[in-house]
Amino acid sequence: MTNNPRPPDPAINVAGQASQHATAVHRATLITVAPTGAESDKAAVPALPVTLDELLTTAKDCEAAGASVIHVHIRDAGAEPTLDLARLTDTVAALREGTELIVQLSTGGAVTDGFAARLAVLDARPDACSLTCGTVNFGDEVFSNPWGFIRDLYARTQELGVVPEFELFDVGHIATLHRLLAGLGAPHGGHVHCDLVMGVPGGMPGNAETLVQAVSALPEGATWSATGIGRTSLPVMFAALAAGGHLRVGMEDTVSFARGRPVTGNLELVERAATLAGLAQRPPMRPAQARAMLGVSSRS
Ligand code: KMH
Ligand code: ZN
Repeated sequence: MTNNPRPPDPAINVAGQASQHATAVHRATLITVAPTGAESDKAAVPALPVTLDELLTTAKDCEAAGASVIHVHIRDAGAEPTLDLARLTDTVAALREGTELIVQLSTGGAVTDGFAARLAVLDARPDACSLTCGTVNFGDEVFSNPWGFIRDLYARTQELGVVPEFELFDVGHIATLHRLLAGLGAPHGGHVHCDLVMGVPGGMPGNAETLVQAVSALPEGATWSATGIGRTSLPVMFAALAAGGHLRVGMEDTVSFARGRPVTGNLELVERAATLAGLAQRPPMRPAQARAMLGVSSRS
C-alpha cells in the first residue's frame, strides 16, 4: 500500500527491504513533546505545565531544544483535565502564535471523557491530532476506543483536514489501523505516522523485542515514533533510535528522570532525547522538516 503520493524525499531510506512491511527511515529524528497529559496531579507534580502560560513557556523551551511537535492535553482553572472547546481553541492559537511547533491535540483526553467531547476536539482546528486505534486496559481504568468511534474520528479528520497520528498501545491496534486505512483511505496529508505507546499497564510491554515486532507489522511507508511510559522511557528511546524510529518524550509519559529523581520539567526530557538522537547521528528535525514528513501544511 502506498500512503504517500508525494515524490520521494532524498532524506528517506526504506528500511527492512527484505521484510513485507518496509517502514520509512529518516536520518533526522522527529521529537514530539507531550508535556502534560491527563493523569498527573499538579499538586503531586508541581513542574507539570497546566496553565496556558506554563504550556507556552514549555513549548518555546522544548522547541529550542529540538522538539518539532507538541502533543497537547489542557487543564481547567482548577488544573483538572478538560476538553473545553474554547480553551482548546485559545491554546491552539497561542501555540501557533508563539512557536513553529506542529500542534497536535489529544483526542484521547482522560479515561473519563465521552466520545462526543473527544470528537469535538477537532473543531479547535489543530494541525494534527492523536487517534488511538483500540481499547486498552489503562492501569485500573479502561481507555475506550471501539471501532465505531475510531472510524468516525478518522472520517472527521479527513473532512476537516487534520493530520492524525495513530496511537498504538498494543500490537492488536495495528490490525485496526490496517482496517481503517483499507476502508477509509489515506489520511489527510497522504502520509501515515504512528506512535507506539509502550509500557502502559495493560498495553504492550516497553522493550526492544516488542518494538521490533510491532514495527514489522506497520503499513508500508509509514513512519513511527515510540514512547515508553514510566521506567520504560529509556529502553524504548534507545530501541527506537536504533530501529530508525522517532521519539516522543514528556511529562505525560514519565515524571521521573532517573530512579528516585523527579523530572524538573519537560525541557530536560527533550534535551536528553535530542542529545541521544545526536549521538545516534540522527539529530532533531526542525518543524519545517517535520511538516514535510508528516504532510502537515505550512502555515500561511
Ligand atoms: N490520557 C489517556 C487516557 C491520547 O492523548 O490520545 C489517553 C491518551 C491518548 O493520552
Ligand atoms: Zn495524550
